Amino acid sequence: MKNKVIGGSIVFYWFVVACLVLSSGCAGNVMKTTEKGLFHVGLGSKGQLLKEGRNEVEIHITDEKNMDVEGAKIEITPFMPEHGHGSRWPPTVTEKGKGLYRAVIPLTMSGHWELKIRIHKGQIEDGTVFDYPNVTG
Ligand SMILES: [Cu+2]
Repeated sequence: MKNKVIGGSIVFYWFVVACLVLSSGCAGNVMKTTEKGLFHVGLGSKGQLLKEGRNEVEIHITDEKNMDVEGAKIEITPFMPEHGHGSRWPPTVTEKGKGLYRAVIPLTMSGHWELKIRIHKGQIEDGTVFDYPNVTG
């Protein structure tokens, strides 16, 4: 039971550890609490997070009690605030279980990107914005 609950966390923290060990330019892992405090959102990637082009990002969602959130609908909206546009192709999100979701996020330019993330779980909705001031290719 306990292992089941923390399973997703183990997978996610693998990215953090790998990132530290490999020390390959790791802006690679971040975690934020959503605006209403209902969820914690962790982002991880094997390489640079984020870069121009195709990004594969692991998203780990937990609730206020740090329990994995399954069955959530996650909306990701990349946005360039200085240019007033998003990405040409919408991101896709696939649920992997144990609070883990895998997103493919295409970014069509270098520069300042915001990643807006909205999480819907049942009647609950909350979100946050991750800021990437200097996305490079
Ligand atoms: Cu732009």
